[in-house]
Amino acid sequence: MQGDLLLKYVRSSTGRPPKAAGPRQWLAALVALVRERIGEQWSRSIGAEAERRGKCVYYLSMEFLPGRLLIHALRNLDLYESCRETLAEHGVDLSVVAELEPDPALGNGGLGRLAACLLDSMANLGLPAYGYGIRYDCGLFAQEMVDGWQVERPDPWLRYGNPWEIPRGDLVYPVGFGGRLVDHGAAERPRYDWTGSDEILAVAYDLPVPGFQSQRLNTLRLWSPGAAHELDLRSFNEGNHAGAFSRKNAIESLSQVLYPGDASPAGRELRFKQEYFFVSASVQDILRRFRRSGRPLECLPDDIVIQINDTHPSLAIAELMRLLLDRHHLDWEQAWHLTRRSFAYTNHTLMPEALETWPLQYFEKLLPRHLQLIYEINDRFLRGVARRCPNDGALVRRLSLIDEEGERRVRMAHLAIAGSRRVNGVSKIHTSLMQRTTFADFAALFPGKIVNVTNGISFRRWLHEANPELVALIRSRIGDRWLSQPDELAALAPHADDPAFRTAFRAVKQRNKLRLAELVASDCGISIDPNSLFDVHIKRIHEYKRQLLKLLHVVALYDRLRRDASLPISRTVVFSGKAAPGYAMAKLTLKLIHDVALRVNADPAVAGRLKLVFIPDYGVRKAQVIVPAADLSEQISTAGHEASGTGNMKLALNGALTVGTLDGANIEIREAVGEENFFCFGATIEEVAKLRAEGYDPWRHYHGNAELRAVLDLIASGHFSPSAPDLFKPVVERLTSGGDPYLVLADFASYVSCQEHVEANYLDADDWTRRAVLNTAGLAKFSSDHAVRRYAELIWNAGAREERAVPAFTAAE
Ligand code: 26W
Repeated sequence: MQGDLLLKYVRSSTGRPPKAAGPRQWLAALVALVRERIGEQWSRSIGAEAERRGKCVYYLSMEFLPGRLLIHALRNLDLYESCRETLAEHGVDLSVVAELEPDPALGNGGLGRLAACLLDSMANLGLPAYGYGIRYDCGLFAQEMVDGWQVERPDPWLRYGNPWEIPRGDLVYPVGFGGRLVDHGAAERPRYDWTGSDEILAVAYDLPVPGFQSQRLNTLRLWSPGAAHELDLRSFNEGNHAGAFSRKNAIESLSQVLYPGDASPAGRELRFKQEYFFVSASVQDILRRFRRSGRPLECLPDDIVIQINDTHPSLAIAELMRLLLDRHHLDWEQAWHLTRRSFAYTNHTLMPEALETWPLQYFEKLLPRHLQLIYEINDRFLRGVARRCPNDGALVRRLSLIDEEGERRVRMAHLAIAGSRRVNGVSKIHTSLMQRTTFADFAALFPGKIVNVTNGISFRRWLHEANPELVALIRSRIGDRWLSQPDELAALAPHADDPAFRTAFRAVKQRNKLRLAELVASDCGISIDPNSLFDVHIKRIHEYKRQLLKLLHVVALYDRLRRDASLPISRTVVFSGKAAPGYAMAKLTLKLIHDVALRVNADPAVAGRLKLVFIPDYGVRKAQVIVPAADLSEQISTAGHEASGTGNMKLALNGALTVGTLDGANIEIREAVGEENFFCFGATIEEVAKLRAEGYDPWRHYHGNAELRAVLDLIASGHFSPSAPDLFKPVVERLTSGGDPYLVLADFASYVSCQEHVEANYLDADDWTRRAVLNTAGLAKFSSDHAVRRYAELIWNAGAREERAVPAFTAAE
């Protein structure tokens, strides 16, 4: 039946008979089939009736990493098998067709993938929600490795169009930059007009977000700078051809890339403009939909909540104020009351360099009205602070929305906190650090405002789609209610004691390892042994994530094996991840991984015992192959730096054991799976603080640990870079004389000895599998469904129409 329908779509959507259809035509037909199935649901979901059923969540994010949709949707709709068979009957492989779908890499890490998992869960739970972001023409760069150096290539993912998106020519909003302010009001009641700004248009493109077998289908709405007026015709007709196109180019540059290089002022300004561009369009759209409901503006926070994903969209707070004051003519108190009850802010990092601030200059030049509003918000806020804590000028300066030191800048996190009903961290420890350190003043001023919602992941994406064989096995024992009720995955735990189940579990892992071995063979031209321990470090390349610590361990193992070939070591270390284009140390780390791999993989002394591979161009697609195949998950950030981590959850869910520091969500994962099923090492947050306070001395570790010294000397000697012996000196210097803020050497001994336990434990394959099963079962509470329920309860008051009491914060607000 579905098969016939599919054949019909081949004809109608591609104009070819099935026997003449190539993979691209089959893709079009499959998409048409899914769209037909979800179309009605979608229109029902966005219909007015559905809107009235509960609070609507608007999730604003500069990044979304939704992954491919076809297989996900086919599985969600239970169409996978029938479509696979129909294609097979025509000699076509579904997996080949699925490869043609573009993978929207509209993000660079955990923050973007979290946004996608939360949207997935909101749809699954039937919660009305929209994701709002930017329709970047190019996603995050594609990573190519040339002789170990990262080369960034554009990723024009829309080259062949996006078969899922629906352009919404009917949803277009003007977004202005520049111009000046005119006061129209009477003296006691000023009313400002922001005039003369250069207006560009934001056009909506919708993507479906299907829930798992649920009736709800949500929307990811991405904004693209619009086409109207983009060519200055008059200028063109007057012969100024290049000039006429320059405006068009300037407009288009707004959505050209994610994270325009921020080394130059122009790049930074462009990012600032991107942020305003998408939040302005989003807030206008939110207000339009709300107005359509016919409810008075006073009900706004009862009907909507705008969740801002890190500070990047926090200009939305000033934008809502502007619209309420200037367009809807509310007075300040009303507008502020509604605004700060409509927003909530999630913080994803406490690293000072990642806490966004923008120069006042940008506001003066591009958003003068918003600057005025931010001054006013700040003024009222600080007056409230001064009333509560008189004579504490230092406190006022610390809390101010404006950083007065040096070039004056707006602290976006302070704006986000002042303008939100709740603020959340993404793991217990991260939230506690927010309360105790970076945002301690805010926490003291507004007790109860900073809350925790530990991150989660979509089991549909990270198990159901990524690991179908494991799902079939789990199903055979506990059914599949856990796909919609993730807590039920815990029922798997008793099966860890069943030898037959363990054997089957191990067999699935083995087949997944073979699949990864195929990927490594085709991507890297290296053959790896599926019987070795697959040791996986996959994430953005960043010093705090300590790829270097893993690499020092690899070199140590290499050195040990060269000395003693009889050691019972059999390990394949897999790295994957991208370095930010301007991050020299991260790029040099990649080169070092490559050069160490060349040496290790070619050395007959360690053949069959140790392999090192780097899989280029990490993204959702590659992760879906690597994650199910991992035995060991490396989560080795310097304690206090990884806000949560979500890769740690994906890997443990797929039955990898973790070697990790007590950082981010590792701490909660360890609690959930049992301490005995988690390899913990390294300095704790308190110890890190103490080490730093005492003055961290890397040389003490260098001189005190012969193995570490040998490893560093080997790298510094040019052993891995004979043609350029000094190439890696900067790495060694960073770890020693450079004072390394991430304390790699301090944790080396503890890490290496923990890895010895890992090795000894891995020798008992059956017991290892028992513990792997307990990891899978123990991950139940890290489902993003769970996280969404907590957001709904703790932050959004969603699910119910009436506003449950949110404690009124102090007068300072
Ligand atoms: C340019 C500003 C900026 C700074 C940092 C943009 C983006 C970032 C990060 C890449 C943000 C990010 O991805 N953070 C990660 O968020 C995850 C979801 O909460 C957490 O699990 C990770 O610990 C955190 O690093």
